[in-house]
Amino acid sequence: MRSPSLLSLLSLITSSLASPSSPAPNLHSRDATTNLNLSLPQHPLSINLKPQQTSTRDLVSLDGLWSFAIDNTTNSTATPWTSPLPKGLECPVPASYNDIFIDRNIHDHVGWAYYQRTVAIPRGWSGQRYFVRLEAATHHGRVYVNDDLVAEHVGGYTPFEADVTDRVNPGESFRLTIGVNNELTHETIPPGTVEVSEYTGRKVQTYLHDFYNYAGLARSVWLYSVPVEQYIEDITVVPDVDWDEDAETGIVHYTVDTSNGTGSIEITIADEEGNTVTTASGANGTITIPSVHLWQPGSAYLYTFTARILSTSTDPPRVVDTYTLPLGIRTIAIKDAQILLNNAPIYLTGFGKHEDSPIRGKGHDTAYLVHDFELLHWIGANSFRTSHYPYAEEVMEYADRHGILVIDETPAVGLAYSIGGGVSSADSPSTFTPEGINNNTRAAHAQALRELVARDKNHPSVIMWSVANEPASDEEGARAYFEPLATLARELDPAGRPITFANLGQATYATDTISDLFDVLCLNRYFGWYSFTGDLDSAGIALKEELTGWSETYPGKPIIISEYGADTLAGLHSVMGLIWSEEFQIEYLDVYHGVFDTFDNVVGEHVWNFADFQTKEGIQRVDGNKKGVFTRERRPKGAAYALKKRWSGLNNTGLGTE
Ligand code: BDP
Repeated sequence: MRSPSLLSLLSLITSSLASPSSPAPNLHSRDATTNLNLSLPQHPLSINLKPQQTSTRDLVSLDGLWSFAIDNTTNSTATPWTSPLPKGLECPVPASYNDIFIDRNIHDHVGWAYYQRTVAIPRGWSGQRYFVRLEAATHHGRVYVNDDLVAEHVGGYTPFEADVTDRVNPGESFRLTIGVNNELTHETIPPGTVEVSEYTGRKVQTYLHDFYNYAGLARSVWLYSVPVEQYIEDITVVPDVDWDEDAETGIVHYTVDTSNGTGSIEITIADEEGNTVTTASGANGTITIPSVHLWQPGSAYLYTFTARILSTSTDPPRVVDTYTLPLGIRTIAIKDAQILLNNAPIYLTGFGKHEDSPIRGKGHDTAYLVHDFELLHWIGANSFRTSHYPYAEEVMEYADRHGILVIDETPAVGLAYSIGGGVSSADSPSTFTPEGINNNTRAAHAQALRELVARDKNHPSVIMWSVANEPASDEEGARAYFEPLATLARELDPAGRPITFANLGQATYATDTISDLFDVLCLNRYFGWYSFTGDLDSAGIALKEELTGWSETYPGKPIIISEYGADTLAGLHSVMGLIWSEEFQIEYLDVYHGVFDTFDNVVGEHVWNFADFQTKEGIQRVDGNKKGVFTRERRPKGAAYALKKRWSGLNNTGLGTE
C-alpha cells in the first residue's frame, strides 16, 4: 500500500526540492571518498501507472488546442494567470510552443507560459477517483483547477498528476490552467543560467547543452479515473529465465501496489494468442512460464500481464480494478566485457536520438514515432539511447512492441562547465562548486533518476540506465557527486539493469574518476571533428590509442561508442572528402568502424545523431546540429546507405541478418 494523499506528496516534492530535508555532503573535498553521504534526500514519487482504459477505468484525452499566453513579467511571484486567458492565441498540445507562432517574443520567452481549457468530468464518474495527468511539462509545471493550485512538479521529462476528485463533481466543468516554466538554473537538471538583460530588462537563458531548450506541453494531457473503492497504483515485473532447462522457463517476480482496500489480487499471464498460460494470487510473488517465448530484438514477443483486484464479498467475486501490462521475458547481464542479452553476446547498432521535429519541436508525434522506427528497421539499427532525457512513454511502449533496445537516459546533460554544446572553452570555471553544480543540483538529479526508473522499470526494451551525458567526470568533486547517484540507480531498479553514463572526450581513461562505479563504458568521441578536424588519419590513431587505454584500465567492462559523428550538410559533395560533405561523413564513420572492429570489448556503436536537430541560436551552428544520418525531415544522407550495408553484415545484432 502507498500513502493515500497524492496532493500532500506533490507539495512535499516541491518543498523538498527547494530545500533538501537532510544535510547533503560537501562535494568539494579533495578526498571525496571519505566525505560521502550516501543518504540522498528522499522525495516521494508522484507517478501512478500510465493511464489506460479498462473495464474499471476511464480515460479522456485533453490533447488539442488550448488557450495560450506567456507571462512577460520578470517577477516570478506575480499572480498566476488562472482567470480566463485573453482571447487570441491557441496552442496545440502536444507540442513545444516555441516554433508554433510567428513571434520572437514567444520563441525566445523565458519564464512562465499558460495553457488553459475547460474540462468536463463525465457524469458517470461518481464512485471514481479522477486525476489530471501530464506526461511532461518542461521544465516546471503547475496545475490549477479554477483558481486553486493543485499540483506542482519540477523536471521536464517525466509525468505527474493532480487528484481533482474532491474539487469538481461528476457532471461539472472546470477551468484547467497549466503553468509551464522553462527556466534552467545551476540547481536544475539540466542546468543553465538565467540573466536579466541590463538593456531590455528581458530574461535571457543560457545552458550547456546544444539542443534547443524547447518548452511547453510536449506530451499528452489526460483526464482519467480509477475506482475509489480500491485501485492498482503500481505494478513491478522483473523477468528472469532459467537457462538450465531443455526448454527455457520464464520467471516473473511481480509486485502489485494498491490503494487502501480489502480486495484480493489475482494475476493472469496470457500469450500473444490470448491464451492464459499461468495465473497467481497475491500482491507479490513469483510466476513461472514453461517453454517461454523470449523477447528478442527484432522479435519482440510480449505476454500480457493482467492484475485484478477482486472483491470476494459477492459470489461470483466482483472485479474492482484491472490493469494490463505488456510483459517481455528477457535477461540482460554483463560478463567478460560483453553485454549478454538472453545469455548471448549482443552488438548494439544504432544512434543517439532526439525528440525533435520541425514546428512541433519536442512535441510527441505518432507519425514521426512510427516513421523513425521504420528507418531504424530499414537501416539495421537494433538500439538507441534516449539522449539526453527520458522520451515519451509511447516511444518506450513502441520499442517494447518492435524489439528495439534502449539505453534510457536521465535529463542530466551539461554538467561540465568546460563544454558549450560540444565546443570547448579552455578557461572555464570548475563544475562542482556551491555556485555551480552543487548538492541541490544533485538532489534534483536524484529525483529525475527516481522518476525515470519508476516510469520505465517494466519495459523489456530498456536494457541499461544512463545516469548522465558528458559530465565533467575528470574534475574534482565528480566522484562525490556521482557515487551516491550510482548507488541510488542500483537500488531503484529491482531488475538490476546495468548502469552507465556517456563519457566526455576530455575525461580520458587516465583522468576520469568515476567509470569504475558503472557497468558499461559509454564513450562519446569526436576525433576528426572537434579535434584533428578533417584529419581522419590522425583521428583513427587517436581513437585506437584511447580505446586501448580504456580496455587496459577496465578490462572487464564492455565499451559502447555512444557518440561519434560529423556535421554534414545534406547535398554538399566533395571529391576530396572535405568536412561538412556527405563523403566526409561516410569516410569518418568508416575510419571509426575500422578501429571498433579490432576490439572484442567494443560491443556497440551509436552514431551521433539519428537526424539533424534544432539547437540554441549561436554562431557555430547554421539552423541546428547537422550530424544526422537523416535530415531533420528524415531524408537519408549518403551515410545512411553506408551504415545499412555495414549493419546488415554484422554478427550478434540479434536481427537475424548474420
Ligand atoms: C556532444 C553532446 C551532444 C552534442 C554533440 C555535438 O553529447 O549532445 O550534440 O556533442 O556537438 O558533446 O554534436
